[in-house]
Formats: sequence, C-alpha cells, structure tokens
Amino acid sequence: MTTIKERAQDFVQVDKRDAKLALAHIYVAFIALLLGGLAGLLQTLVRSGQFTLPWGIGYYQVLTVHGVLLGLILTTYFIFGFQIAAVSRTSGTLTNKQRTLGWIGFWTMTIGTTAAAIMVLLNEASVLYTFYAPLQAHWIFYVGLALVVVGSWIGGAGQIGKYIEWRKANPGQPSPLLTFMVVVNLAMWIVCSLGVAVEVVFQLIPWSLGWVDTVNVLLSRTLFWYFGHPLVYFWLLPAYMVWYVVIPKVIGGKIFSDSLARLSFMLFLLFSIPVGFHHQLTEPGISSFWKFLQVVLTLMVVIPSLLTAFSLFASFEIRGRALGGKGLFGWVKQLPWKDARFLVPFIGMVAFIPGGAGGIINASHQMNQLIHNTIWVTGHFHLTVATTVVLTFFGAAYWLIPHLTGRVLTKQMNRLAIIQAIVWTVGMAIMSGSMHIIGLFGAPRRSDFSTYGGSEQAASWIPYQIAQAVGGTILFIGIILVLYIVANLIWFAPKGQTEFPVGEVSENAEKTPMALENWKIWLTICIALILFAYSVPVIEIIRDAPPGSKGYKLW
Ligand code: HAS
Repeated sequence: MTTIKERAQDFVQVDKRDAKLALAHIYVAFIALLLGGLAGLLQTLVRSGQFTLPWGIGYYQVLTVHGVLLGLILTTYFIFGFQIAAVSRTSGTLTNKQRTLGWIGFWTMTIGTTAAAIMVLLNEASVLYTFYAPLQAHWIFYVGLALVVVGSWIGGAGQIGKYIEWRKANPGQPSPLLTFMVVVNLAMWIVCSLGVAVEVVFQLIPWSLGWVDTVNVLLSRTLFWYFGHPLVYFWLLPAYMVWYVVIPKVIGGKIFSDSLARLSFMLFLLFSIPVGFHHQLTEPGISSFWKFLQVVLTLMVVIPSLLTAFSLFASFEIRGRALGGKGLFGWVKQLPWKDARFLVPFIGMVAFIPGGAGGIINASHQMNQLIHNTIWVTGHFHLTVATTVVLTFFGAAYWLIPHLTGRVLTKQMNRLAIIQAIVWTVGMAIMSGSMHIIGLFGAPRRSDFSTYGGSEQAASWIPYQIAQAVGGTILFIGIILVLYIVANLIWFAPKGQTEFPVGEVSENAEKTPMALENWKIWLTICIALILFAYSVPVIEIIRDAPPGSKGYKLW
C-alpha cells in the first residue's frame, strides 16, 4: 500500500518556470519529428523507384533534412527538455541563474538550427547528417552546427550547476539517481562534442570560407566519429534513465539496484568515446592495431547494456512475483500491459535485442566488411535510435507533457498511444527488416534510386525497396498519431495532475558506494582511455597525411 509520504512524493510538481523551459525544448523536438518524418516518407517513396520528387528537389537534400532533423535535432531537444524536468524534479527547482543558462542555451541552439536548416532548404548543404568532407556545404551550415553544440554546453551548464549545488548542500550522500544519470550523460556529451567542435571550427569553417584550399579528410572523419559514436549513447542514456528509474515506479515495483544503475552509466562514460574507429574499419590510413584496440573497447561498451537488461528483467520479475505470478514465466502476465507508459518503452526494449545484436555484428571487424556502407546499417539504426530510443521518448512524453502542462492522459489517448506503438512496430519491422535483408545482398546506403545500368543484382533489390516504402508509409501514419496525442496533451486534454514517476530503490539493494560518484577517478580513466586509443593514430593521421582535398558539391 502506498503511504501518504509516497503519495506526496508522487506529485512533486516540476516548477512552472522550469516546466516552461523543458516544454520549449520538447515543442521543437516534435516540430522536427513532423518535418523530418515527412522527409523520411519521401525518401522511401523515391527509393522504391515509383516516385520522383517534384520542383527540382534533390534526394540528398531530403535525406539531409531527414537525418539532421531526426538524428540531431529531435533527439537533442527532447533529451534536453527531459533532462531539465528530471533535474528539477529530483534535485529541486533551478535557480534563476541555472534557468537563464537553460534559456540562453535554448536560443543559441535554435538560432543555429534555423541557420543550418535554411542552408539545407536552399540546397546549399546537402551533405547528410554526418557532413563528411570533402563534400562541402555553405559556411553558414557549419556555423549553425557549431552554435547547436555551443548552445548545448551552455544549457548543460545550468543542469550541472544544479547537481553541484545539491552535492554541496548534502555532503557525503549519493545524489538523486536521475540527476546523477543526467550529469553522466552531459559529461559524456561535453567530452565527445569537443571533437566535432574542433572539426567544424578548425577544419570545415575555414575551408568552406576559402581561407584554406584543402582539408585533411581522414582527420575530419576521425574527429567526427570520436563524437559520432558517443552521440548514439547520448541518445540511448535518457532512454535508460526512463527504464531504470521511471518504469519500476510505473509497474509499482522498485529499482533493483542503485549501484548497478550508476555503475552501468559510468561504464558508458568510459567506453563509449574511445571507439569511433569501428565506424572507420574499412578506411585506409589507420593501422590495424588501433582498429583492433577500438573494436575491443567497443565490445566493452556492450557490457553496461547487458547489465541494464539484467536489471530490468530483475525489476519485472520481482514485481510480477509480488503480484502473485507463479512458475517460470507466470509473473510476465502481471505486468501492466494496458498502460502506455509501460508498454510503449517496453516495445523499445524488445527492439533493442535484435538492434543490439546487429551492433555487435557491425563491430566485429570481419563481418563489418560485409555490411559497411550497405543499407543494413540504416536498418540497424532504425531499430536502435528510431525504435528503442524513440518509442521510449514517446512513452515518456505521455506522462512528461501532461505533467508539465497540468493535464492528464485520458483513457482514449492511452489506447491511441498503444495503437500508435503497434503501428510503429509493424511499419518498422517491414522497413528495417527489408533494409537488413537487402543490405546483406549488397544494396548501398546513402544512395538515390538507381537501376545501376540495368544490373540484375540491383533489380533484385527493388521488391524490398517497395517494402521499405510500405513500411515508411505506415511509420508516417505513426508520426501523425503521436503528434495528435502530443497536441491533445498540450492543448486539449482535461486539466489535472499527472505524476512524474520516480522509482525508489529496493530495500534489498546494497548501499551505494560513494566511489561511484568520485568524478576525479572516472574522468581521469575516461581521459586516459581516450588518450591511449587516439593519440598515436591522430599523430599518424596528421604526420602521414596525403595532400588535402578541395571541396566538392556533387548535388
Ligand atoms: Fe550502432 C552504426 C555498433 C548500439 C546507432 N549505430 C550505427 C549508426 C547509428 C547507430 C546511427 O561497430 C550509423 C552511423 C552512420 O551514419 O554511419 N551499435 C554498435 C554496438 C552497439 C550499438 C556494438 N547504435 C547503437 C545504439 C544506437 C546506434 C544504441 C542508437 C541509439 N553501430 C555499431 C557499428 C556501426 C554502427 C560498428 C558502424 C557500422 C558501419 O560499418 O558503418 C551496442 O551498444 C549494442 C549493445 C546492445 C545490446 C542489447 C541489450 C538489450 C537490452 C534490452 C533488454 C530488453 C528487455 C525486454 C529487458 C547488447 C538492454 C525483454 C523482453 C523480452 C520479451 C525478451
């Protein structure tokens, strides 16, 4: 039975001013979902070979809109909105200074996003979301991206400021788990985004402005992937925050172990950065030893996900058994399958089993030769980021938005949210499944429709490309459904109080060792690993560089 204290705890309300800041981020995220999703639909239609884009719009232009808006903007803004609310909910209302930093960060990111988006729409920056040199975009595109990164540092400083304040006020005590997780994610983000900042500011901006004629392509890609792989964990960790902290409360259970959750986050901080070479396994100019080392570290970063899977199963089983579930799997039936706050993220968890297995295939050096640059990789990240992460974000939005707007998720909306998740699952299974299959047959990624001069092999891909368009269309219906629910939660749902669920740690869990919060130790190991994995190869990439490349605009 819930005690009065617990019930009061349930309805700790995020301060209205913090709610406004969080909501501003979330609104931008859902606008990005609409526009980026539309671009995704167009792409799958074009690639089926049955549809041509009107008014001279280019395939790569649309692909850039899709990748930038969904991969970079939707994720970053939703994460920041969620994290601001999470810190305010668990460590207390932000001070005026911390909130001001949040707003300055928000506007800096939004000005940057708008500048970059205008350049893409003008067809001046069809360089895809990885903006690989020697493809050269307009300098304003790169400045826009730099502003997004700088804005995220400013906004992040506000969240970290709250954590520091909490630690000072509560010496010797472990910080609230959710705030701690936010800070680990930000620490990882700041350390990794330094790489892309160096690439953009010192290589791409001077080169696109014509101040230098050429660019060191391998160095730029290495700096990008130093950032690019932790970027995917920057997307994943907020989903893990929901799984570790929110879901146990939603199912009426407890967090299995606070220490295990903190340890898994710290392992992400250590191992998610020195692994970028697993995106560059086919590239010349990096010696096999360093690729091998980073593959080993990549397999280390799988461990915290396995810890997470273990912890989730434990929370589910303990709760299911407490409710009377018997036998090996009887407890499964006891879980709240009709509650969208649980079911929608749960589908995300299930999708991560094949998604994660695909990642391990990608990371295995020899198998990477088969799938690299094929549409298998696109299939992989539609399972991981576009299903696991995004469905968890949708599931979180169904309590977070009404909590912040002072409304409630009605029964009808809860049912629609479940239908939405099923639509998403069907669409994604068809689209991502086809991508995985034809990827194995050799179909390339990042490419417009082509018959490759009437090649028989390319012809055999077409039925799967049509299936991708069918899946993409179903997914777009899923986007319309989620936007309908979100609009309802912002403007039309009945007024009321909605809980921001924060789980309590099981009484059987061990006490959390303070060493897990000793930043000196963890940051030192993190930096040592980065220096070990990157120093020599980067020196070699600069020292042995071939002549640099001029810029190309191939669209
Ligand atoms: Fe990846 C490429 C390796 C995870 C995203 N990845 C990409 C790209 C993206 C991406 C966007 O090594 C393309 C980049 C580009 O544009 O070029 N990836 C991995 C590995 C993991 C991994 C080893 N990736 C992710 C996540 C992403 C993501 C997470 C986004 C959020 N990936 C690669 C590699 C490439 C790559 C290579 C480059 C390929 C190339 O050649 O270009 C691991 O982190 C995966 C570990 C995960 C697990 C799963 C644990 C399962 C859990 C769920 C438990 C379920 C429960 C429910 C409790 C081992 C935690 C149970 C219920 C039941 C009913 C059973």
